[in-house]
Amino acid sequence: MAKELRVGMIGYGFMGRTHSNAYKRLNDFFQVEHRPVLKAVCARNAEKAQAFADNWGYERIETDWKKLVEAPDIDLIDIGSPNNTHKEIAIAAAKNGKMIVCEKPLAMTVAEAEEMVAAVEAAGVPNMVWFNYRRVPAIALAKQVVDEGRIGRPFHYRATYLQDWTIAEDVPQGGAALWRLDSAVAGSGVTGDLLAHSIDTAMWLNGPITRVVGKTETFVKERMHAETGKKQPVTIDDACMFLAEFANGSMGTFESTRYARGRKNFNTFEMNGADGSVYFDLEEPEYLQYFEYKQLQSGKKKESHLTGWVKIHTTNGEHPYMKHYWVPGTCIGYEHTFLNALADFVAGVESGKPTQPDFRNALQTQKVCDAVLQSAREGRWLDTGVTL
Ligand code: SOE
Repeated sequence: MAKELRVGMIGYGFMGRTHSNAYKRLNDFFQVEHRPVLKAVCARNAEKAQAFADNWGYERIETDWKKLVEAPDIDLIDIGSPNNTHKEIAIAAAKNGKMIVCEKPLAMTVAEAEEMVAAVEAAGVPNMVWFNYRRVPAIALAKQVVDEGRIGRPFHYRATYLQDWTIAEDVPQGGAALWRLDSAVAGSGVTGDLLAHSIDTAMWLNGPITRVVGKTETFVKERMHAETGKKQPVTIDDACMFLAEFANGSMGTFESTRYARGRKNFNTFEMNGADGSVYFDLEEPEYLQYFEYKQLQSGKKKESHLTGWVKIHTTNGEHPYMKHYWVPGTCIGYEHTFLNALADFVAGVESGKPTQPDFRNALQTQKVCDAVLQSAREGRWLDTGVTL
């Protein structure tokens, strides 16, 4: 007999849609005991919340999140609202004994994230942060390759996360669609929004980032605020680059911007070790590129005229997550990364082995983000204090 997982969704933007899709499709693809029920969506604008509820099939709407987190017919609170709302909602939801899944970045600052970790741990409620890119099969395969020891001692890690949607000076800041440009709501710019993804993946593959030195830039200094109609200073980082040292002895470079003309969601990484390398590019999401050196050396010939990178099409049943979908050679999409994350979360709840990244794990990413921003302000290397 299926157990109901009664969902209370907060926010109806881009992430509200990706998460809602995941709840609706979970049982079609994954054999878990829980069956999500779309109980309520909450947003301040009742008309927009109702339109979202009608479209996605939520039973009712709420306009006050405080009512939703107290509602007895809700098991799980999904925080898909802007960053400045995460802390208060998560703490209240934890006090009410709800499971919580929260969009990234976990919080505006490390101090906020620490309060959230304390709240979920005191309440003992299952929790997860939606770092969905861990659930791209090719990235999960990279993790497997690294954990199997195939690339050996790591030397380098190189990540980019590039977009181009804020170049025009007349793009306003603030408001429903553009809160990511308003630091009072977002906390930071590309560091929290994009580099948080890169940092999460990097520490998943390598372990802790111990020290960083960063440089940020804000190219457009003033933008009209969508709510006040007035030109206001822009205080988010439009671009951020940082160097990193990992506890495993590897060196990292990270680059992120919303000013890379032509790049829409260019999320890449490469990891180079003594025995091999892996490379991933989200614009070709079903491929993991792998260079294998060790096996070559153990063969008869030391070098071969056929030596080179292997481009692995990660669509076989034995690739991460793929046995749940179609036949080899057929792909899954961006939306499935959220479905895979939800399946892992629910499986973790059912097995008692919580899936990662939970709030405590995402706090470590927040520490790196905060250290990078502080380092950029102060122009010096800083310890991150990450404890993974
Ligand atoms: C910003 O444009 C954004 O939507 C991020 O907020 C997401 O986390 C990223 O995955 C795609 O880009």
